[in-house]
Amino acid sequence: MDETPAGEVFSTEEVEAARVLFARPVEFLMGAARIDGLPPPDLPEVAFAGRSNVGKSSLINALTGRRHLARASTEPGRTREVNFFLLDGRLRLTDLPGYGFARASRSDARRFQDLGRAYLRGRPNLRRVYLLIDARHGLKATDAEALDALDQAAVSYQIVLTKTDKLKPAEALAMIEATAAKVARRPAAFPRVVATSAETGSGIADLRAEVAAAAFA
Ligand SMILES: Nc1nc2c(ncn2[C@@H]2O[C@H](COP(=O)(O)OP(=O)(O)O)[C@@H](O)[C@H]2O)c(=O)[nH]1
Ligand SMILES: [Mg+2]
Repeated sequence: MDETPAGEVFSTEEVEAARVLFARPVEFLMGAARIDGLPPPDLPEVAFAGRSNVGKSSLINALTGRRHLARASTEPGRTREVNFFLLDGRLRLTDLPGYGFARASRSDARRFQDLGRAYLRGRPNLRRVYLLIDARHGLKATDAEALDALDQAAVSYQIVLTKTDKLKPAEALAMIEATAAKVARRPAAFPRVVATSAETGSGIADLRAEVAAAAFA
């Protein structure tokens, strides 16, 4: 396992249990375009948030080992709904609409962001939000706004770097450390930053263990 700053380290048993969990059946449950169309908050949920094109859908596919479960797209901003996936009948994974999508009309963009924001504020069964950041770019101003909203709503969140296959190992490590330092004083941020690649699978086993711990601890 990679050594990361402020590390919570998982045992071999925990990593294996998380692997088994994510190998269980998973299905697309539903997409909700409105806040009153969400499923009842009767199961633990973890959500994946981040800018359009950061790799949310690809990461959900990598976690579940399913190539086409969540629709990944080269076209930014295609996912306009909150999409729910049901894992092993006992954990929901939530793919949130991407923020910072410039090509949507202003009112459209606002509507999707309002939906994501309303979900994040009012979801009592939400165990943790994974805030995805492109490892090449790091935290941007729009990301900081999302972090502010999560801190204000007191929703526990953790930063996940995506697309680390695009960086050299030393660059990736520097980005992990820089990002961890930036969120260190944020009240609702989980201190450990997880570095992943949906392309190579790097960090995916580790993230599965994080999700299992957050959902069922
Ligand atoms: N190299 C690389 N590309 C990735 C990775 N994850 C996603 N992508 C690409 O980034 C683009 C956006 O991915 P997607 O999952 O649709 O992002 P979303 O809009 O956040 O759901 C697609 O072209 C993916 O193939 C990764 O780990 N490595
Ligand atoms: Mg997507």
